[in-house]
Amino acid sequence: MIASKDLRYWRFIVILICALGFFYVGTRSKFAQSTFFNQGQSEWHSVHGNRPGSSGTTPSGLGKPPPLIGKAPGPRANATFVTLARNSDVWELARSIRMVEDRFNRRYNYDWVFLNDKPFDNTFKKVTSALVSGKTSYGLIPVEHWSFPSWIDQDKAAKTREDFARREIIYGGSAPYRHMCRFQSGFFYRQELLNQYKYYWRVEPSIDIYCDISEDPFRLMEENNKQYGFVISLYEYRETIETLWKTVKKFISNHPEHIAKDNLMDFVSDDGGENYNLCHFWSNFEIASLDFLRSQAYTDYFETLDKEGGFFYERWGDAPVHSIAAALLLNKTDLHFFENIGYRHNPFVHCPMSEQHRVDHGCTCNPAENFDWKGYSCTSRYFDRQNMVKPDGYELQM
Ligand SMILES: Nc1nc2c(ncn2[C@@H]2O[C@H](COP(=O)(O)OP(=O)(O)O)[C@@H](O)[C@H]2O)c(=O)[nH]1
Ligand SMILES: [Mg+2]
Repeated sequence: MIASKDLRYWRFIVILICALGFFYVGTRSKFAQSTFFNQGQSEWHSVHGNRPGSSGTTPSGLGKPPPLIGKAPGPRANATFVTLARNSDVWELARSIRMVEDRFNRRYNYDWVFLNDKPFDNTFKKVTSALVSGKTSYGLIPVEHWSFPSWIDQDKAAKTREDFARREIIYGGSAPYRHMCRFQSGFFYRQELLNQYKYYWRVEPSIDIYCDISEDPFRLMEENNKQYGFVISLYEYRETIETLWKTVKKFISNHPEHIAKDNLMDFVSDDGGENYNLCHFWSNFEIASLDFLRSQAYTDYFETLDKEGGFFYERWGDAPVHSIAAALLLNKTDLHFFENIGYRHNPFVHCPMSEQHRVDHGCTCNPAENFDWKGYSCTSRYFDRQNMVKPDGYELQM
C-alpha cells in the first residue's frame, strides 16, 4: 500500500517537471521565432519597400515594422554628406542636419564636410559638430574656385547682373550666387576634404526630410552601380540659360567620345538634341558619385562650359549643368530616383506615393503636396524615358 502511494506521488512529480519543461521550451522558442520573423520581415521590407502581404494602413499599430533604433548593422559606403554654407546659414542648416540625423544618419554615422568661401566661425562649428553623429570637417574654399576667372570680362558680367535684376530674374543681380553655382558645378568635388570619399549627399539649409530612411542610400548607390540620384525634377527658367545648350552642343561635337551609348538625351531634349527642353534634376538634393564628377568626361564638359562664361554672362545654375551631364555622360541605368525619401526644398515637396511606406516610415508629408506628377515637374517624363511604371494613383495627383 505504502509503496504504490509513493509510486503515484513520484509519478506526479515527474509529470509536473516534464510539463513545466515543455512549457518553458515552448515559450522560449515561440519568442525566438517571432523575433526572427520580425527581423526577416524588416529586412525584406527595407530592400523591397513593402512587406509581403501588407496592404492599406495599420491604424491599430499591428504589423508595424520594428522601430529603427541602435546602430545599423552591416558595412558602410565610402561616403559623406556635403554642405556649402555661410556662417549666417547656421540655424537653418541646424534644422536640416537634425532631420537628416533623426531620420537616417544617427544609425549610420556618416561624416559631414562643410565648405565656405569665408572661414567658418566657432558658432557654426560648435552647432554643426554637436548635431552630426559622424566626423565633421570644415573647408575654406580657395579663392580661385570662388572668383571671376581671368577670361571673364567683368564689365560685361556687371551689365548682365544689372539687366537680370531689372528683369526681376531670380538671383539675377547677385554675383555671389553666380560664384556659388559655378563652384557647385565644377569645384566642390575637387576640395581636399572630399578626396577620400566616393559618394556624397548634398544637404542645404531649410530643407525637410519627411520619412525614416531604413535603407542606406549610399549603399544602394554602391550595390547597384548608380552614379546620380535625385528626388525632384523640374523645368529651368529659360532666361538663365539661353546659351547653355549651344555650349553643350559644342562640347558634344568636340568630345563625342564622352557621350554614353545608352544615355538619357531624351530626358533633356525633345528633338534628339537640337534644343534643350529645360528639364533638370533639382541639385539641392543629390546623392551621387564623386568619381563621376572627377571623370575626364565631366572635366572636359565643365571646362567647355566655364570657358564660355555663361556662369557670369547669364546665370547658369548647377542643377541644369549637373543634370545635362548626368543625362549625356552616363548610361540611363546609372541614374536613380529616390522615391522613398520624403523631401522638401522650398517651394516643392516630394512625398512617397505608397501609403504603406508612409505609415511604416513615419512620414509627415502631405501626399497631396507631392510635386512629381504636377505640370511643372519633369518626373513623369523621366519615368517615360526610363520605361518605368508610374505608381498607382499618380493621375490623381496631376
Ligand atoms: N559659403 C557660401 N555659401 C553660399 C553662398 N550662397 C549660397 N550658399 C549656399 O549654397 C547653397 C544654395 O544656396 P541657396 O541660397 O539655398 O540657393 P537656392 O536653393 O537656389 O535658393 C546653400 O547651401 C547655401 O547655404 C555664399 O555666398 N557663400
Ligand atoms: Mg537652397
